[in-house]
Amino acid sequence: MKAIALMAGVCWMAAGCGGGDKPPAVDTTSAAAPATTEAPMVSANATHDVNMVLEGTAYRFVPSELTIKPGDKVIFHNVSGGPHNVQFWADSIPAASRAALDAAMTGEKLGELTGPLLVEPNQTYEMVFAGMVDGDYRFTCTPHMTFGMSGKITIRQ
Ligand SMILES: [Cu+2]
Repeated sequence: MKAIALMAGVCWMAAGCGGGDKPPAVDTTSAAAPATTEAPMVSANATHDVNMVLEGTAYRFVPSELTIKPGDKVIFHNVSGGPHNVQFWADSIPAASRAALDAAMTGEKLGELTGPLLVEPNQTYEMVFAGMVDGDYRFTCTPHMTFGMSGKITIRQ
């Protein structure tokens, strides 16, 4: 430490050393506290598949419940027993997400929060759950609502 201060003093007085009129600052904290690298959370958004099926006499979303992360994509597949669609319950989703959820639903919608009918076999319907808050998002299938075809997507950071 004494040597560093002495050298700094010498340098300060020597002409042409650094070119400044102040002694060079000696950073005594750098050794004790190495710079931390704040690496951003880099995670590719996942894709989840939900099948819309008729099993025996039961209309189902399979799986009927899934947990996703913000920005994930869910692909609904019209597997059997169609036509099917996805209709979210306005009173069973976080109110703050209502507009974003509706915007995430594209195509020939049957109404707000209500996706188009998937008529063709193996037709799919994709939704990206971005810009929505954490919580439970409950949905049904309009044609099979009375048959108890329902599901729940949970968004969790
Ligand atoms: Cu259905």
